[in-house]
Amino acid sequence: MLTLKPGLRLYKSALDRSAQEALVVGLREVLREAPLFRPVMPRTGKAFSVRMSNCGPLGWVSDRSSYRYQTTHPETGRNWPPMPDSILRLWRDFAGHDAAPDACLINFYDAQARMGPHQDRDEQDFAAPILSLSLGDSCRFRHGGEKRGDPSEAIRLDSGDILVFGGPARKMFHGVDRIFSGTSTLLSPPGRINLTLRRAR
Ligand code: MD6
Ligand code: FE
Repeated sequence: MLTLKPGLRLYKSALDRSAQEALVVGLREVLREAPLFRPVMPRTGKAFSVRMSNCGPLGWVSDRSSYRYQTTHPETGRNWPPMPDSILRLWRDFAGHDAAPDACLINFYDAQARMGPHQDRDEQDFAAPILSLSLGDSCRFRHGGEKRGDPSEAIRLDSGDILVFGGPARKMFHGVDRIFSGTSTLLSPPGRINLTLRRAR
């Protein structure tokens, strides 16, 4: 485990290949029930380059009206599927926080997708950390401070890496600069999946 700065912990290769494959089997089932959708930004309606879905009681969505958590998929209208046990286990093993997560956001990046700098602040419980797992292609992940203009640093995240944001790092700006396509054979179609486990309420 590497502490990158206070509250920001990186577990390189937290999951080995077979654990990653088992997780992907569970995710495929989730995505069959709750297909990836392409959110748009509030107000402007500009499309995200990332596609998303969720599992667990609550899911994060973005549309022309707002960013928010809701119990249903914006396109199918159905409840989000439950979090697979393999995902809940990650929280128990790495989050260092007793209360269970109630939301798991699934981000899918193709080779061109990016995630602009943002803070995660749509949750009601900032005492709980956010746990992020990377699967598939590697990426360049950028993290900064609590203000948009603060100096930032980039790290590479590879398949099986876990990042935990908590405490003083909980509201730092972060984003994904680029995907290194072709760096992993885990996913087909290829790309990167990032799971973020949160306590939204
Ligand atoms: C990503 N991650 O890695 C985007 N947010 O694809 C996030 O936006 C993120 O990794 C909050 C906490 C951890 C994260
Ligand atoms: Fe985020």
